[in-house]
Amino acid sequence: ADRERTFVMVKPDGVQRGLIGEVVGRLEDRGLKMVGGKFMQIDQDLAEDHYGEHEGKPFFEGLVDFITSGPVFAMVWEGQDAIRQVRRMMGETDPAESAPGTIRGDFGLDLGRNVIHGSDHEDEGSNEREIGLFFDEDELVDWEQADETWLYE
Ligand code: DAT
Ligand code: MG
Repeated sequence: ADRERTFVMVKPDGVQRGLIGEVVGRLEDRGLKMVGGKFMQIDQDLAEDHYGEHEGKPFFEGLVDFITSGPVFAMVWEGQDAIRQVRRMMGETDPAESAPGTIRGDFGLDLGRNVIHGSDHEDEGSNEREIGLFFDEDELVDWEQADETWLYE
C-alpha cells in the first residue's frame, strides 16, 4: 500500500474529556506521522461542508450542532495505508458496536458522541477533500521521522 495522508480530528467530546493526548499517542505508537495539527473552533459553514455527504439525513442538524459545540483538534497523519489503518483503529461509527481496543470501543458509548473523526477509506478522495477544508498547503509539514527506517521495510 502507498504512503498516504488522512484527515483525523478529536471531536468536541474528546477534547472536553481530555482525550487529545490519548488519540495522538495511539497514532504515534502505531508509527503514523503527524504532518499537521490545529486546535480550533469549527464554524457553521465549515461544519456543513465537512459533513456535506450527510445533508438531508435526520441526524444532520444535530451533527452540525455537536461538531460546532466546542473546540476540536484537527490533524493530518501520514503513513502506509494510513486512511484505512486509522479507520481500523477508530472502530465502527457506533461506539456500542466497536471492539474494545479501538478508540471508539474504549472511549465511547453513544453514536452521536464518538470522540474521533477519520477520513473514509471507502469514499475515494475524501481525505484530500477534508485536508483541503481544514488546512492550507503551507500548514502541512514535510519531515522525516527518526524511526522511519525501522518502521518500513
Ligand atoms: P463515521 O464518523 O464513522 O465516518 P459517518 O460518516 O457515517 O460515520 O457519520 C458521521 C457522523 O455522524 C458519525 O461519526 C456520527 C453521526 N451519525 C452517523 N449516523 C448517525 C445516525 N444514524 N444517528 C445519529 N448520528 C449519526
Ligand atoms: Mg464518515
